[in-house]
Amino acid sequence: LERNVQTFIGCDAGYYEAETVIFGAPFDSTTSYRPGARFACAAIRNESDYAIETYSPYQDTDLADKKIFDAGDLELPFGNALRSLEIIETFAKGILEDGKKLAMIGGEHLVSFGAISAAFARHPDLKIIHFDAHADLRRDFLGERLSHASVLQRAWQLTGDARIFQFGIRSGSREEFEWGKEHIWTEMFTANRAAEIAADLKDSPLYLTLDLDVLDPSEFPGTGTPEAGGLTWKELLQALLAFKNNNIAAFDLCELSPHYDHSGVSTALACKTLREMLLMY
Ligand SMILES: [Mn+2]
Repeated sequence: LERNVQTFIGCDAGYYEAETVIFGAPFDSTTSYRPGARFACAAIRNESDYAIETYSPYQDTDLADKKIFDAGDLELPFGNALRSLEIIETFAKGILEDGKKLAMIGGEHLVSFGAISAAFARHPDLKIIHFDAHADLRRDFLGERLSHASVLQRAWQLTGDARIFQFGIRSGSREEFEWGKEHIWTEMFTANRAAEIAADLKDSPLYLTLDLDVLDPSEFPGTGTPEAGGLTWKELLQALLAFKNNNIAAFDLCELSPHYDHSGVSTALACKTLREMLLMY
């Protein structure tokens, strides 16, 4: 007999043999509009058994061919963003120091900063690929510097100029966009230039952060800050797969908020997206 431990489908390797480690960061305390992303990690694991196959016809690869360890969810102190980020960073550093790749399930988008900090410590030349509806470049949100609306601004403070590449952005303040033109690279509204950027960055270690609200709310309504005019899932997949042959050191998938989509389609979409990202590694 074996203990009943729920993992993401097909991800049942042991830690020492694993090439990739999944963990969840169920935190949504700085969400400015509709909270609930803390429930995404459990929903994705639970639904993955029913919603998707382990085999991807897009990549002709199977999760069963990979060695992936699912570490479960971190215990994060709700309401304490600084401490939560420290816990995420410490955990992520341990995995990266063991020579493994990292796959984090959010959580709101702020959790990315903990994992980005860990990846940056290991790869000082790290570059960040960012899919999102929102620029996330505010210096602070209502005075809070640790906010899901500031996560890429915090990341820039680590990496500096010309190291962040954004796709699908269609919402933000005038100040964010004006600041962004000076310091980062942005493709507004679409992600058609992903292959071009992937080729430019072929020698760089990458952190890929996916805020699922980059998708159009008609396909992905289960999120805290829905923003009309987004990518189709097919467009997103094509853009993600453009980075398949790059050196992705770590990635995350954030901002599923399962309870806003009672049909469950958004959670099923998130499961399928996570499968494709795991198989890209
Ligand atoms: Mn967003």
